[in-house]
Amino acid sequence: MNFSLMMKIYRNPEFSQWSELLHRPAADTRALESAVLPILEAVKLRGDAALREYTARFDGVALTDFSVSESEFQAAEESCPKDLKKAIRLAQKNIETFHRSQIEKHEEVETLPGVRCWRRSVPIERVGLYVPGGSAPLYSTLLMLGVPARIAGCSEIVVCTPPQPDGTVHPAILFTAKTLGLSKVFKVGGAQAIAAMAYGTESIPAVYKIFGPGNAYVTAAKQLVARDGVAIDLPAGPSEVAVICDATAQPAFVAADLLSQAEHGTDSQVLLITWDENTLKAVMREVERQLTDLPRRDIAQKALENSKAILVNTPDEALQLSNAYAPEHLIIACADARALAQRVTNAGSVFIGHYSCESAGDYASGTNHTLPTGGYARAYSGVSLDSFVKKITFQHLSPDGLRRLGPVIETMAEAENLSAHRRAVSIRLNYLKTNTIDR
Ligand code: HSO
Ligand code: ZN
Repeated sequence: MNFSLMMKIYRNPEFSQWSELLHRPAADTRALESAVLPILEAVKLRGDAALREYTARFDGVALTDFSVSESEFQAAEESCPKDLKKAIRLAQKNIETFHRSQIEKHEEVETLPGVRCWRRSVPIERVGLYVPGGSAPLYSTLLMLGVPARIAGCSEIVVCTPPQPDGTVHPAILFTAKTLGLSKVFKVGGAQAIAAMAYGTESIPAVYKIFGPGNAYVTAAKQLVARDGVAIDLPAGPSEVAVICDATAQPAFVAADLLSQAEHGTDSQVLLITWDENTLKAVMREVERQLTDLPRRDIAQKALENSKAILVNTPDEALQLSNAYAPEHLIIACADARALAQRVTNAGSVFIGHYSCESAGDYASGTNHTLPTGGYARAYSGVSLDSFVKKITFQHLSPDGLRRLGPVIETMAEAENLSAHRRAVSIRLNYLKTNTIDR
C-alpha cells in the first residue's frame, strides 16, 4: 500500500490556503432532515406503536416491551467478564472524582448594602441519555453521561440504546447502567429513540434535555427536536483528533493515536501537524504498518482518506493551525508539550506529552469524552457537570437596598421609555416614605 494514497500530505501551506485545508466535509442536512422528520412525526402521533414498527424495520427485531427487565440486567451482569467489570468500576470512580470536583460553591454577593445576589445550581429534572449500539457498543459513553447526571442529582434519567439483532442489549451497557443505578433503560435506537425521549410515548418518559452521540440520523433528530424546545448537549458531528508532534515523538505512538480516532467511523477526521519532515514520514509509515492488523481496517482506511498530514514551519504555526481548526481532541506529543498547551485557544480536550493517549480520556482518566466536534470547540465546551444543571439566580433587596438602587433603576427605565418599570420602583419608594418596614 502506498501511504500517499491514504492521508494527504501538505508541505508548508500558505496561510491563504488554511481555510480550505481545514475545511470539514458537511453532512447533507436536507436529505437527513427529510428522512428523519416523518419518524419524529410518527412517534409523536403514535407513540409505542411507531417505535415498534421502526425497531422492526431498522433493527430487525420485533419487540413488544422496550424496557429492560430486572432479569435482563441480572443476565448481563453474569455474562460481563470480571476484568471488564473491574475496569468499568475504576473508570467510573475516576470520572466521578473529576466531575465531583466541578461542583461549584456559589457565593452570596452584596452588590450594594441591602442588595444581595446569588446563584444556585439546580439539576435538570429529566434527562435522556442515548447510547449507540451496533459494531461498537459505547458503554463508555453511558459512563460519561450517567456519572455527571447522577452527581448533578437529575431525578429522572432515561437511557435509550438500540437492541442487537437478537433483541438484547450489549451486556457491558447494561452492567454500566446497573452500576450507575440507572434502571430506566429502553431498547430503542436511532431517530425514533430521540423522538421518544423528546415527546414521550406510553412507555418512554419525555425529558427536557437529550445527551449522547449517534449516527447522522440521530444527530439530525436531535437538532430537529431542539427546534421544539428540547435541549440537546452538543451539535455532534464526526469524531476528530489533531496530533501536533516534534522529533521527540514516537512515530508508533502517534500512529496508534491517529488510528484510534480513524477507527470510529469512515467520516472521522484525523490531522497530523509537525515541523519535522522525518517525523511526518515515520508516522505515515507506522500508520500504514499498524493499519494492516486492525479489525476495523476498512473503516479506518476510509477515514484516513479524508485526513491530512501537514508540515508547518514552526511550533508556533502548528499551534495557530490547530487553533484555527479547533479539534475535538488535541494531542501534543512534543518535548515542551505543557508549555505549548498553554497556548491552546480552541480544542475540546487536550492530551499533553507522549504518554497521554486519547484513549485515556475516552475511557478512564476522568475527563469527559463527549466533546465539541466540527469546529464547535471555538465556542462550546464538552459535557461536564454543568451540562446537567441550570444555574438559577436569586436576589433580595431590603428597603434600604431599594432606597439606594431605586433612583438608578428609575433613571434607566425612563431612558428606555418603560414607565411601568420605573413605577415598580417609585411606588415602593413612595410607600417607604410613609411606612417603616424592616425586611
Ligand atoms: N473518541 C470518542 C469516544 C470513545 N472512544 C468512546 C471510544 N469509546 C469521542 O470522540
Ligand atoms: Zn475514541
